Amino acid sequence: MSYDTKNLRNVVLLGHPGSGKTAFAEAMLYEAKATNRLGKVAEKSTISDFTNIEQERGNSIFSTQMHASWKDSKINIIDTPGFDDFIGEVVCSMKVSDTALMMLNARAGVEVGTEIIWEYVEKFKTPTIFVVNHCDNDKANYETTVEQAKERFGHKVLAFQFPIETGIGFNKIVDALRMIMYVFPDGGGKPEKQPIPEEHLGRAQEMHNALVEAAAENDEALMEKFFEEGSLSESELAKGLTIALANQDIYPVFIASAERNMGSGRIMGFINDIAPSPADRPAATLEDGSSLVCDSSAPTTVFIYKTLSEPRVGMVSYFKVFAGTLKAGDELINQENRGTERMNQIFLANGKNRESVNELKAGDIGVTVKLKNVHTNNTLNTKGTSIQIEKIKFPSSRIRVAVQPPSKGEMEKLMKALHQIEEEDPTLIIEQSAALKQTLLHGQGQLHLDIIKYRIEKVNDIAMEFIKPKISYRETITKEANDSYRHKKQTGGAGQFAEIHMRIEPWYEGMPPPHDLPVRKEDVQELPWGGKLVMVWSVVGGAIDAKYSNAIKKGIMSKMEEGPLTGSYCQDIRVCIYDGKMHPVDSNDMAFMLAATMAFKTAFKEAKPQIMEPIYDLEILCSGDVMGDVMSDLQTRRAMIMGMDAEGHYQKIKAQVPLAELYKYSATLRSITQGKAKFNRKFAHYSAVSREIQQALMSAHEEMAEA
Ligand SMILES: Nc1nc2c(ncn2[C@@H]2O[C@H](COP(=O)(O)OP(=O)(O)OP(=O)(O)O)[C@@H](O)[C@H]2O)c(=O)[nH]1
Ligand SMILES: [Mg+2]
Repeated sequence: MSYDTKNLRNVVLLGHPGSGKTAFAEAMLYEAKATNRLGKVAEKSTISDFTNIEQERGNSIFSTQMHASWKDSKINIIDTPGFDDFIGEVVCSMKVSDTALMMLNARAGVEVGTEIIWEYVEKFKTPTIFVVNHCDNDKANYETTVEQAKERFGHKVLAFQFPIETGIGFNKIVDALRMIMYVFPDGGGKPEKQPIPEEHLGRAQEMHNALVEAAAENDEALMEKFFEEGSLSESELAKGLTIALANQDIYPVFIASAERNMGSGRIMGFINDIAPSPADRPAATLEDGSSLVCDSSAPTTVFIYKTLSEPRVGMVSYFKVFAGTLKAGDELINQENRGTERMNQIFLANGKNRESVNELKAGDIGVTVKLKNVHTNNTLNTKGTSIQIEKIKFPSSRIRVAVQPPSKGEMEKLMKALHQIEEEDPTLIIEQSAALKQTLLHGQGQLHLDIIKYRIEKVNDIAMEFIKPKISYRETITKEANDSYRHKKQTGGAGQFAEIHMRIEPWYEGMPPPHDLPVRKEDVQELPWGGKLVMVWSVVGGAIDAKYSNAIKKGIMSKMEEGPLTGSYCQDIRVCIYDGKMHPVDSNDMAFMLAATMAFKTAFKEAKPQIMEPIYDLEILCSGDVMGDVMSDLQTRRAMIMGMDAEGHYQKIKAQVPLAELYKYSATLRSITQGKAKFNRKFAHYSAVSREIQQALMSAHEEMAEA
């Protein structure tokens, strides 16, 4: 049987690494009897972390689809990795989820990982429930954790529960919504319900009143009833709470110990009763700006949020039914390429286990295999409809490395394997840089790229080595220079002759025309690598025929593409051709091209040339106690600090740093801050390098050219 839309709950687990997402998913599955054994991360036996590499590392790396039945609902559970190296996995999971469980580690409170993911909670407007986990730890501090959450995420953070004690003795949770105390047996599981002890009643009542107020915000009748009767039941509050949660007017806080299997059942109950179904969320936005209501009787629309290739199976496609009812055997059209895809088998997943089903209704999440030509972000529709669900926007890359080219035969194999991973992982970008003559990988962090290397080596059995990527420098000039060049060759028959007089100047926006030369023609070229080349034809009296201007430009462009100092791209230069000579027989395009190249090269060197390097805007978020380390490290990177701001109990540092100084920054930052910092970077502009660096770059280039 398939679940109706109103009985579906799509829940994504979010949080800092180690907050207990995978363990909590396991506890949920176990409590719901979706598994008969409570697996442990440490024993590599959880349903969610089923790949070798996750088990080897003890961290999640991929998002994992699971599901469990609880009372009337089917709860789809997506576990995500906490390391922001794998943020792509988080973003695609959030796209198809209707509620988030944000795990907080009661030992550490709000962590950098929480902060980073919060950005996406706001972007997706995901209704969110906080789960204060690790309550059995002797360093757990429930109060501080909730306080930090309130400080950071505002007064909408609303505690629904509190523990009688945390640490080793943790086994009692007071529930202010139901006004009851749960007492767990050793080993967790189903708790016994007891009245709230006298001494805790006041606190519980106060919390209950706050919940009622939040629920009755838009419901006066409910508020009156509360004043008359002094308390309300969960079912009376349900409607108001559902609206408040769905609108992000409240962020309920619950309590758990995933390891001891305490608290997950109550949270699933709350998800069943209160969390929004897919139909309670705003209609899905489409690429064309219109929207699609989650309705199981509409024509079928399926969105692919993730793909993964599995050994022996091939491509596995993870999807959400955004509208209609998907039936096994349905033929759908891929909106992207108009190809027909037959959904021969549809499955529900629990990690690596798949169970075949006949149909899935709007709002449900599932898996299929053996589609022909389907990628992440594709929308598949019933014939006759052409809907494209708004695509997931993956974050831009934060680090890059170059690949040491192996032997030629190996290179082909390597590229094939890399492209396969690129297909599954939209946060990996492979670039064959002609300018740098390197194959570059762009990714989210050192760990991200290291895991890719590991997969290539283990799965594809190809040796792969990362090397330092080259920097894409630019060359320009800082003053005017004039030069002429005569190209003359007499070899037997027809000779070659061309003479050119040129002036080169630094070009800038709004530059006036030359004051002492006529402008016969001006050609402004936007360069593909940024900046401009402006050619001015100032030749008078037919000294050179204008028909040679194209060849001259070609000659100059050849040097613009491979600058005279280091072979880098040149930019922002104006060239005026103002005189020259030609020969009635020996002049031709080739001769003028060569003369232009030579004249440009010499003039360039006389025009006080300058090498420019790419500068990046760097934004670092770190906890206050590691701020000093982050700052002193930045000082070794030629960084310019642009500002510092407090964000909750975190610090945000803004700086501008040359790309050349950012090599391996992700790994360094993680190690100097013990993972208590995250960063983002974005290209800002090109800026002149110092004279010493310029000299060093030129010498290195010369050496390489000689070699
Ligand atoms: N004592 C205790 N240990 C816990 C609890 N929850 C999780 N752990 C342990 O903490 C470690 C990390 O838990 P995971 O569930 O892997 O954490 P995660 O959030 O999935 O981490 P990533 O996948 O790296 O993002 C594991 O060894 C768990 O067994 C808890 O409530 N109490
Ligand atoms: Mg995990």
